[in-house]
Parts: sequence; C-alpha cells; structure tokens
Amino acid sequence: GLAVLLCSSALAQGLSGKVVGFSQIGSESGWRAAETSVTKAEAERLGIDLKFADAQQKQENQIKAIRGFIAQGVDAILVAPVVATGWEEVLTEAKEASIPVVLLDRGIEAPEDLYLTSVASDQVKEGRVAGEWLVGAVGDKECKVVELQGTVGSSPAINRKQGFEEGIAGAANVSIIRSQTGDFTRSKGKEVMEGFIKAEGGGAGICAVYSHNDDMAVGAIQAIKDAGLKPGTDILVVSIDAVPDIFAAMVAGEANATVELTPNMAGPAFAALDAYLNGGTVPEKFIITESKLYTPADDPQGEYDRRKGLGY
Ligand code: GZL
Repeated sequence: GLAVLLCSSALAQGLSGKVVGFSQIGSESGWRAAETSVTKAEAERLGIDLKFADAQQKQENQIKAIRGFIAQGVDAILVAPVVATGWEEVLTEAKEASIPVVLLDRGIEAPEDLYLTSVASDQVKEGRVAGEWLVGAVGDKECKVVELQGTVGSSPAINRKQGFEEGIAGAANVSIIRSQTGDFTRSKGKEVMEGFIKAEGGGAGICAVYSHNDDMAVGAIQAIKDAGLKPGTDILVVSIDAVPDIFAAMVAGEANATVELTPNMAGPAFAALDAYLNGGTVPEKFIITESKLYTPADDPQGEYDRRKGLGY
C-alpha cells in the first residue's frame, strides 16, 4: 500500500532535475569522445542538467572546474581523473560541501571516503589479457616488444603496464625492449613508434607493439607502414579500448588484438547516484566494468559497424 507507493515514488523521482557537474579529461582519444557522448546522452535521458567541463588533459583545469561546481552548489560531481595523485584537497572541499563525487574510468590515490564510488574497468586485467594473447600468438619464437604507455601517472598507464608484465612473465621469449608514453593520442603514438623504429635499426627486430590504447596503436600502425614494414604481420599490434578504427585496422590486416573498454561508465554512475540521493543507499566503492578480447576472428567489420554509431 503506502510503503510501496512511497518507495516507488522515491525510485520514480530518479535524477530528473538534478544538476551534475562533469569534469572530463579532454578529447584525447576516440574512446574519450565516446565516453563524453554516452554520458551526455544518459544525462539527457534521465533529465539531468549536466554541466560539462573539458580540461584539455590538464589536472589544474579539472580542479578549477570542480571548485566551480562546488560554488554552483551542484547535486553531484563526476570526475574522470587525468592522473592518480593530487586530488585530496579539492575532493575534501566537495565532501565538506556534502556533494557526492563519482570517479569515472580512472582511479586515484586518496582516502576512499573522498568519493562515493568509482566506475572503471579492471585495468590490470586488460594489460594481462593483452600480454597473455601475445604469448599465445608467438609460441616459443623470440618476441621483442615495444610499449606505448598512456598518460604518465594515470591509473590506466600504471595498471596496464603492470598487467601486461604479469601476462608475459611466464614467457622468457617475450620481453619489453623499449617503453615510452604516447599520452593516449594518435599523433604522439605515431611519433614515439617512429623513434622506436629508428632506435631499432629500422624496426626489423621488433616483433610487436603493445599500446595502452587503440589511438596510439593506430598512430603506430602508420609509423610502421611509413618504415616499409607490415603492421599485423612484421610487427604484431595489440592494444586496448576496442574503438571502431582498431576494427578497421583488423579488417585491413594491420592490427591483431584489442581489449574492449566500455564507454558507458555513466550508466552505473548515475544508477549509484540515484540510489544514494533518493534512497540513501551507499553503493559499493568500486564498480568494475567488463573487459573482452577481440581479434580478427571476431567479425571486425561487424564490430566496426556496431560501434560506429555510438559517438566515437
Ligand atoms: C581508461 C581510459 C583511457 C582510455 C584512453 O579507462 O581512462 O583514457 O583507454 C583514454 O583511450 O585516453
């Protein structure tokens, strides 16, 4: 009777009319652009008034944006934290203003009471799956790997490096010979891969490139081709995100494996905020999204077509 009515009215209230600030890192990759469009679409669907701030990959811009949201008195704040450190002061200010903070797709090193919950993939697992795939692909052939790291100090860069090293630890024939950040962008990934190829006498000895995201891998593919080598055969290409263009590369025989990262972090984030703001339910601290390996055996053209409409 009444209880059900009250409960359903609370649930029905949802987040409509709520004001949520979103401090987004930037638009450094296709995946990031997809996360932004999915988040905006989810907010629209739920009737949320989303205040969006693009930080151009600078932490100080994120901190400024969060301070602005606090001053506006928003109901909640979403943050995709560009790096893992330096958040305690501003998140303490949000806590003191009783504004719940939800972290998206990257983690931070800070007391867990400074955020309501974190929605992200298991980035160590992503790296491990990539490493295990490469070990399986090369058998007992010697394989010298070059690594394109994500943004220095970001949780995905730290975790995906650790995971990959775990994944290849059991294979003495597979080793990382060079590793450098490409800051998750295509242009930097191409530039760093050009440097690796030059430093390795033209690249003939490089067996594989492991890239912390597909965008740097797409840049590396161009550098490999410019050097007269065949990506996908002379140099294997394994990366993470599963954006449309890595599937296009697979169709062209130029990429070999990617680990999917869903761009829909907002769905679980808004659900947690709804339960918390409308029912006082405290969500689990870490909401982990699924990861899935894709290779050219998995209908890359179909995967490209399916994702093309998702805002990448
Ligand atoms: C990982 C996410 C990374 C993507 C990149 O969760 O933070 O940031 O893998 C993006 O494409 O730049």
